Amino acid sequence: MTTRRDFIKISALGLGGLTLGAGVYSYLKANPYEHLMPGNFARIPTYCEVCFWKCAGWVEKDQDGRIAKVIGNALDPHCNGRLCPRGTGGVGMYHDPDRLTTPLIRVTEGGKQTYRQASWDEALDLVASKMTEIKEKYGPEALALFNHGSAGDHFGHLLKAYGSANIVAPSYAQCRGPREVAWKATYGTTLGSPEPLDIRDTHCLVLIGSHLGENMHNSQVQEMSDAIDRGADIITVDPRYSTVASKSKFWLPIKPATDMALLLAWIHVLIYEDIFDKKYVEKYCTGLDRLKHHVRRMTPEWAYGITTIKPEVIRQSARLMAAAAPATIVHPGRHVTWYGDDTQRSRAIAILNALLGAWGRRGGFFFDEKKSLPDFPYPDFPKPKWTWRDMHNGKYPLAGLAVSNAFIDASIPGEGKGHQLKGWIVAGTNLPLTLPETNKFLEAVNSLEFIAVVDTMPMEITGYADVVLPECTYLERYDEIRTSPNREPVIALRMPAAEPLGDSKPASWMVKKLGEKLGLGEFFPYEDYSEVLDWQLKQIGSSLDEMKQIGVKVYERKGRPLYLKNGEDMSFNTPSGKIEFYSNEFEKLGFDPLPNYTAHPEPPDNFYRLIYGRAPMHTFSRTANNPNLTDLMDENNAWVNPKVAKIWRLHNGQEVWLKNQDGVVTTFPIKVRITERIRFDSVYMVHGFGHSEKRLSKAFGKGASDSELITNVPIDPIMGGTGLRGNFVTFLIEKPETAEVG
Ligand SMILES: Nc1nc2c(c(=O)[nH]1)N[C@H]1C(S)=C(S)[C@@H](COP(=O)(O)OP(=O)(O)OC[C@H]3O[C@@H](n4cnc5c(=O)[nH]c(N)nc54)[C@H](O)[C@@H]3O)O[C@H]1N2
Ligand SMILES: Nc1nc2c(c(=O)[nH]1)N[C@H]1C(S)=C(S)[C@@H](COP(=O)(O)OP(=O)(O)OC[C@H]3O[C@@H](n4cnc5c(=O)[nH]c(N)nc54)[C@H](O)[C@@H]3O)O[C@H]1N2
Ligand code: SF4
Ligand SMILES: [Mo]
Repeated sequence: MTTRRDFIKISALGLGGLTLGAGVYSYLKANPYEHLMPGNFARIPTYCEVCFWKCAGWVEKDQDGRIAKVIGNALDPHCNGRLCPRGTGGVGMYHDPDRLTTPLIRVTEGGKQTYRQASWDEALDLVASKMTEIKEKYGPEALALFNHGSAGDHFGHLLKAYGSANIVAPSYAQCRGPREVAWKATYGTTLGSPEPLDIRDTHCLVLIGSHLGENMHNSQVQEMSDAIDRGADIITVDPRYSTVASKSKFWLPIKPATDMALLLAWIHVLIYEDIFDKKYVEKYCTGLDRLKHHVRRMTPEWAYGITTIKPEVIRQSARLMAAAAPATIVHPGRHVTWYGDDTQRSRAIAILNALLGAWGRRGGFFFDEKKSLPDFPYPDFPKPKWTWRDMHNGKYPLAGLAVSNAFIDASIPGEGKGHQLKGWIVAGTNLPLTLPETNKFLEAVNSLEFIAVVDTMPMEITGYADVVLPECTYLERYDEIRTSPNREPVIALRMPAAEPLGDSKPASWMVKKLGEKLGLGEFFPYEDYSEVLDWQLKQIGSSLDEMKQIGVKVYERKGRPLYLKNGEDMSFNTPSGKIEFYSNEFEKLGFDPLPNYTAHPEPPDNFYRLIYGRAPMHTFSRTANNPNLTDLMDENNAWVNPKVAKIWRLHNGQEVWLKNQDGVVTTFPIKVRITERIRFDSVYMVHGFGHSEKRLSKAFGKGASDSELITNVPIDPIMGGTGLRGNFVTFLIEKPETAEVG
């Protein structure tokens, strides 16, 4: 049966109990681990959840035992003792008076859908009974988990125990998927996070779109700023004069959507001017002849006509890279789902790095290492009958992880589709502002039989839930031990610095209770989740007690050295054992074996290309209501070139609505910022604003949402990534009838 699911604005409910307001402090309890802490001020280890760099830090409490601030842990190479503005502002997530603090259940009253507050027992009983119902009717595989962040780790365990492997995160098909596939095809390994970039020792850093400094990935920004002080050269390719463009030797204000032509021309210059690393290429790479032939006509003059970057600038910048090589990094980017041919663009970047001999070299890319933690002795998970791969029906053959947009498709019933999803658990991802094509999302939501949402805030996604499970923030809970790789293997502990606020709970607690209700108690064989951590830590010569004192532990490298030794033999995990310029695997699957330039559509008259990015003090949509961070920036602006402003007679600060090529208009107006820093053919905005949920008292109606305008989405045929930058906007000066007022 299809349930019609109205978006419930929690704001409309007047649920007094949801509002903590000024009473927030009365909920705070002293930290139970204070006796372990040196000095008067308690210091509790954590790692940050404001973004996924996961910097380790210390939570400091004031004399009354209240959380006062979070600072960086000096032992941690992800942050070197310094958090970024968002990490410092992380305490705002804890203090936010709009937080979710009680479970909610969707009910119909007088023909209208609304929420009522519920006890944990009621809420979890309902989730368990719906999970059982879906399992009985369709099999456990029909339940999917959308996740991003720590809550997803716990719910992923529950889902696997229940029998489904349909687990997906937007950090693949909306973010770094294409570059992972490109690196795997070229070097036989993915890049992961943090990327193993040796920015610390680089002499030349090339940034293609990567707007480090606005993208605040902490240690990368620190290393880049040190590199600049040391005199390293930066080359920035961006249609916008980004913060780092202002620190660059070359700023290449490229025409958007044409980067592939520039990359191919750079490859041309390196090969035809004979300035690539011949010894390296001969020893480690294969396919040079074909690559050379392939790019023979892709001269800087050819690229000039496409990119608007002058041939001399293309040549000089290529020579600069070659002169610094192998201590040169062409940054692989992170959010690379731009135009639908993103795996191929990332392949061109991978190839360029290999020509420079940068992979495995000081100042280029190092070989990272991580500390593996043994799994807690759980029983084996049941084997699902089908997985997300079956959902693709033969599409996206090289997707290494699940593709969120394919999950949306699989949730919309249709002829001959098979492999249908019937229910979702959503933990830590605000899908309406994260996924493109809102219409499809709504269709999916309205086709499902059940949605549970686990969140800390009344974000838009919670308005579609049948049950809302309020999670406490990262400052109030244990989560998995962080084991992300780095130059040295390193682990970090997150533990509670305070009791959960109100009736909020850690996801680890929720899944244990749910598991027990589902008869899956054997997958949760402990009283408290901290026992799992203690057991795991003891297997690697540490313990929970030790980690509570130090927060971060750095181990010695056990694997291969950080860089290739001179003349060292090395076999890569590719079919040929070499770094592959030419990919037979791509060819066999019907994809270009060498990257090619294809032209992308141009904006129609009076339309401009919509591009978006990050602001240093915000993360996606998750911080838009954070009281500490809204003090620094509380709305986004539309960056407009003065020439364009003149044509439209726009003035600074004027409110406009943006309309896209499909006639979609932003719900809220956005203020114009007139600046030379953006090309005349583009409009730029920071992602994550324009919230339509009134319970977000600080974020509601502030700025506009780029996500609403992303309705044209070319899909990467290789791995399913959604090209998010194929949309064009124009200005509406008068308030349209559809608009709300912010
Ligand atoms: N402060 C902050 N930092 C963050 C995040 C955050 O939310 N806030 N999120 C983190 C995450 S998950 C990710 S994936 C990264 C994303 O950060 P990056 O990977 O660095 O960013 P992108 O979104 O790929 O690129 C944004 C830049 O691309 C430019 N651009 C737009 N179109 C084109 C084009 O056609 N060609 C070129 N060359 N440039 C173009 C824009 O002007 C903008 O400066 O940031 C991470 N760091
Ligand atoms: N239009 C557009 N779309 C994009 C992007 C873009 O730049 N523009 N960027 C893309 C990229 S690079 C990425 S990585 C994705 C990111 O996409 P998401 O990860 O979905 O990012 P957010 O929108 O911040 O949503 C995070 C959600 O997690 C909740 N949350 C925060 N902390 C916790 C917690 O501790 N526990 C729980 N349970 N929930 C928590 C927040 O309240 C919020 O609802 O978006 C992608 N989509
Ligand atoms: S980069 Fe900033 S927001 Fe991200 S984990 Fe580190 S401190 Fe937190
Ligand atoms: Mo991302």
